Amino acid sequence: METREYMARRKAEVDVLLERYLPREEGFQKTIFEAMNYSVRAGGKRLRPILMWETYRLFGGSGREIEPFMAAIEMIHTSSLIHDDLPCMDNDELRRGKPTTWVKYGYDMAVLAGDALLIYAVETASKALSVETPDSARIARAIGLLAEKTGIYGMIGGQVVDVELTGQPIPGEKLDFIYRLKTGALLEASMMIGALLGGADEEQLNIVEQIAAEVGLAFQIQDDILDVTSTAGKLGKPVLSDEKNHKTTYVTLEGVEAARRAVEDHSARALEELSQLPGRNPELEALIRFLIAREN
Ligand code: GRG
Repeated sequence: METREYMARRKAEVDVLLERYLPREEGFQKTIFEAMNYSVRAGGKRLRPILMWETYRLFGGSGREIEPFMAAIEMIHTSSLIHDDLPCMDNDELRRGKPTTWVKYGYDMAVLAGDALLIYAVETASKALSVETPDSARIARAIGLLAEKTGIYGMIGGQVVDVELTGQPIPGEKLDFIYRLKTGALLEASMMIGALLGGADEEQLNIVEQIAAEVGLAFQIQDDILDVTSTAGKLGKPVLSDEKNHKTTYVTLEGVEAARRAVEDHSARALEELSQLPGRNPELEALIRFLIAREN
């Protein structure tokens, strides 16, 4: 199957899965449910749950305890997009081809919707403990990983440095730190939770973390490239957003050509490390290759 077709199928499956976990829009606090669901249903590639699922399969996972985690990682990712678009951050009005959450529901409700999705993700992940014969120890560790990679040592930590250094020149190594945390950490959580629940041992888990870190760098640098080479129609979000926000990116530091080479190098390293693991999952390999060529 062609990768694009495979991605579309997997995305449709994740969309169905997400619907099972999204809150019902009823009660006095209905507005928060609507804002959460609007943002999740706005779409997106669903890359993180797909990566989680394929890594789970690589290690022979075949149960259902992975499903709440797949929903949870997409909720956390969506919460970060809601906050990233706020007027106090990137101040963007278009995301996933639709008005951003703050444009649709107001600044106050968008802050709350981001907060709500973040903690509802933990509530959702903990539902893995209710599947048949759960491996409680692994699930508890996976919930810890999810929190660690999202929080101050992960995505939020990276965003803090990004915000603090906005408008200033950033040396390459600090940019690397920002990318590893702000973007890479959630991809690390995705692949590591898939590996952990699939049955990976400690050494394999470390290798998966390194693979995901390489994927994260490739992914963020490709994001920088698309910001200057693509169109809002294709991306579903504004282009030239980095210039508007006075952001140093890999492209402003090194130029587009060097950025393209960096994306290829990081992806090649990810694939090389993947080949060290026992077993093979051709879909996972194709997915990593697809990230280099992605147009949105
Ligand atoms: C939620 C408390 C809380 C804080 C959030 C704003 C923030 C802290 C972090 C920002 C993280 C961020 C937006 C990093 C950029 C990652 C990135 C390249 C996102 C785009 O991901 P895609 O292309 O998007 O997978 P789709 O729409 O396809 O899901």
